[in-house]
Amino acid sequence: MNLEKIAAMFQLEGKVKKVEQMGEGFINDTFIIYNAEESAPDYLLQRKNKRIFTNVPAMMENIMKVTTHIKKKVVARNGDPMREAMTVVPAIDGKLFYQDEDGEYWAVCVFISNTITYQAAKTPELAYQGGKGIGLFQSLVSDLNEPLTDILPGFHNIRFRFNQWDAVLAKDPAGRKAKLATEISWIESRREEMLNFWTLVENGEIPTRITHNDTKINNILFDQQGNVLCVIDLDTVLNSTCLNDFGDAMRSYTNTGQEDDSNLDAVSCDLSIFEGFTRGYLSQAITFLNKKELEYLAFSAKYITYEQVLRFLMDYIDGDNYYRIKSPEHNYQRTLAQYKLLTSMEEQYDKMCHIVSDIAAEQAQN
Ligand code: GN1
Ligand code: MG
Repeated sequence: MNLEKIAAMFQLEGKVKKVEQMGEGFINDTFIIYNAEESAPDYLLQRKNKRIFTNVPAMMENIMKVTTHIKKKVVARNGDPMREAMTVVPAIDGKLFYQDEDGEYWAVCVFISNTITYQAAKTPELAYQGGKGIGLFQSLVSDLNEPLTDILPGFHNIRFRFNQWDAVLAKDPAGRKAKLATEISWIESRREEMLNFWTLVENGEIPTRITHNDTKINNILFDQQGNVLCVIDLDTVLNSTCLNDFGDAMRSYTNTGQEDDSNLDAVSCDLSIFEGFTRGYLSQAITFLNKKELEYLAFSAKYITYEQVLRFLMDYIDGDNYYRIKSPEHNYQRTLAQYKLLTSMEEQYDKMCHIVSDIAAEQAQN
């Protein structure tokens, strides 16, 4: 694959100096296009994973709608739309993607320079900023009335996940089920609790809004002063519940260990981080969340962590077809580490609920 040739298919300013691989995502492949011209931006080039994103054109349309809307609002408040929002760069033919001869989908956006990203939220202050970033993103898109295409049907829908789960277990493609009775019981024993929550989303008591769906801290760009610039990686923008964004953030932020930590003693939920994020998030989101959403905010941390245990374990049982793995037992190790985090949240759940209700009461007064 000739990356320079692919870069040349997009409406880039300046002149391509070189294209280099960046990071190692679980899902997409990402490259930086360095510009030879000082005045022109660098770009991010991504090969979208078409096995997971089966409708890349619709995904790019969604991203375009969301970023266009955010830019308008940034301009209205005298912000910088090139730094406080993502900018999609169309292909030469005007499409929002380029499809190569192998059928692979490529997309480009402007690389926002001079920013800081964090791989982990080590302090409550940083967690606060991250929470503010996600709350701000949700509030910026809260009045976007154009419909988005549901490009990942059932993404954080536990009823959908159970259907996948039941099918994979029935098939047991990798022959791993027999030795996993304990781990499977972790999932089964909480099935009803999780479905009860999802019923509230299905019956509309918990509303569906535009959400990000991948709220790890490394998806937020900060400026050099530590202020949130914008949220990146918009592949999964969808209509879902805001609680999923909150919960997914708490799954990654509060973990004192790694997502796939082999040392389970290192993994736990840090409540000071939970509190910092909640405070930042509610500083923005208190204006639009309803009572039910507030009531279930803490629960959403358990919900998404549980879902992640299920997804990692399901992929392991399935023979590792979804997540990129670094060793044969990687998905199993991820399962154990996420389960440890889930139990830590369960142990501290009452405190989490109090933190949310105290902060909500405080901010409702302001
Ligand atoms: C995937 O690759 P990344 O980090 O953007 C996944 C998330 C998972 C996460 C687990 C589309 O996200 O849902 O929570 O891995 N994204 C998709 O690390 O499945
Ligand atoms: Mg992502």
